[in-house]
Amino acid sequence: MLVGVVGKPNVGKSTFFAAATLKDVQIADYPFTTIKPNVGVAHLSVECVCKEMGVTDSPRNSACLDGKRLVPVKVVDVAGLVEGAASGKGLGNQFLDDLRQADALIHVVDASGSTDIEGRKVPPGSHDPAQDLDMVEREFDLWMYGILKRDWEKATRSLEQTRGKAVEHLAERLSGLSVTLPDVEEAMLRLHLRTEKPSAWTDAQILEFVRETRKLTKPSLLAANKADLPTSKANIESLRKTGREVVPCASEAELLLRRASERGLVAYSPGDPGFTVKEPGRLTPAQAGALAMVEEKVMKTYGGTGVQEAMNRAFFGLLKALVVFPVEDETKLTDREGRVLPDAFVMKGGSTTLDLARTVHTELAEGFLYAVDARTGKRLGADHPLKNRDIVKIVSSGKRG
Ligand SMILES: Nc1nc2c(ncn2[C@@H]2O[C@H](COP(=O)(O)OP(=O)(O)OP(=O)(O)O)[C@@H](O)[C@H]2O)c(=O)[nH]1
Ligand SMILES: [Mg+2]
Repeated sequence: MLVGVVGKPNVGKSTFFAAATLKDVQIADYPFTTIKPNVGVAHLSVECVCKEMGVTDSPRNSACLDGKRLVPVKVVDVAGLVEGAASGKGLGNQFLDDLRQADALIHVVDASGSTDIEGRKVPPGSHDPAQDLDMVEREFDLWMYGILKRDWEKATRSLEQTRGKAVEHLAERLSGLSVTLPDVEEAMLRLHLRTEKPSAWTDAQILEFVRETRKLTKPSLLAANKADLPTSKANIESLRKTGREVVPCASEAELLLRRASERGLVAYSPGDPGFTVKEPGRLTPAQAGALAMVEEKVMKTYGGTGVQEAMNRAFFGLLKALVVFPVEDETKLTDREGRVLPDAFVMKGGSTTLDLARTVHTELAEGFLYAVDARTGKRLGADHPLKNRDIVKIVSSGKRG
C-alpha cells in the first residue's frame, strides 16, 4: 500500500515526508524544490500480538517496542501542483504520473496562509488555504479527465456500435491509476449515469465521473501544516468547516524531534503528545530555544505534531487498513527459521487470505490450498476476509507452501 503526499508548492510536503520517513530530502522556502518524486518508508504503530499470545517475538520486517509493532508502509512525496498543471503548466502532469499507484492521499496545505496559490512567499495570513485545496483537486480531476477525453468520441462510438460495456472501457482506461471495475460501477451508480450511451455524456458529466472516481480510489485527508505559526489557528477552524477531515500538522517540529531523538537528546516517539529533554546540559542555546518553541506552539496547543496521526488516519481511517501476522508454524507462531512472529504486513481493508498469500509470495498464492487461523486452529478458505491483528498460516502446494 502506498500513500501519496500532495499539495501546491512550498507547503511543506517534503518536510512532512522527511519527518515521516527520516529520509534526507531537499527542503527549501521556494516553489518547486522537489522535482523528482521521493519514495520512502514510514511506520505505523499498532499493538503487537506478542503479549496476548504470551511469546517473545523476533521481528524481521518491523521492530517491536514495548509491545508496539512499527509496521512499514510506503510514502511518496511529489512535486507541487499549480493551476494548469494538468495541461502542462509548472512541472506539467509528469508528476501526477508518480501518484498513479497511490491508494490514498495526504493533501498538505499551508494553514498559515503564508504562501500564495503558486507557493510564493506572502505575509502570513494573507492567503486563504481553502483556495489551494480546490485548485489541487481540480487539477487532479482535469488530469484524469484528459486521460479519458483523449479518444472519447472514437472510443464511445465504437463501444456503442459493438454493444461493448462502458464500465469495462472506463476501468481499462483508468487501470493505471489503480481504478478497478467495481470502482467505476460504483461511481456511475452514484451519479446515475447512463451506461448504454456514453457518447451522450456532457463534458461536465465526464468531469463529475472522474471526480467521483478519484474520491473513491484516492481518498484523502488534509494535513494543515505549519500549524506552529500564529495565523494557522483560524484557518484550521475554517478548513474544518468545509466538512473535510483535517489534521493540524507541524512537520518541521516533528522532524526536529525525531532527529533530536535519534541523537539521544530527547525522549520522543512519533505520535507522542509530548517529549522530555534527556540532558539539558548537552543542548546548545539554539537547540534549547527550538525545543521550547515546539513545546509551547505545538505540544501545548495541539497535543502533538500531527504527522504520525495523519499517517495513521490515512491507513487505518481512509483505507481501513489491517495488520496481519503471517506464520509458517501456527502453534509456535514461527517461520521456517524458527523466528517468532517475524513479519507484520499492512493490508487494505477487505483483504482476504489469498491477498495475504500474494503479499508474502506469488508462489504461495499460485498454489494456495487453505489457510489456518493460529488463534482458533480453524481452516480458512481463499476468500476469507482478514481481521486486524490476525495471525495466519498459509498452506500452499507452491514451493514456499
Ligand atoms: N513554520 C513551519 N514551516 C514549515 C513547516 N513545514 C515546512 N515548513 C517550511 O516550508 C518551506 C517549504 O518546505 P518544503 O518541505 O520544501 O515544501 P514542499 O511542499 O515540499 O515544496 P515544493 O517541493 O517546492 O513543492 C520550508 O522553508 C520549510 O522549512 C512547519 O511545520 N512549520
Ligand atoms: Mg518538496
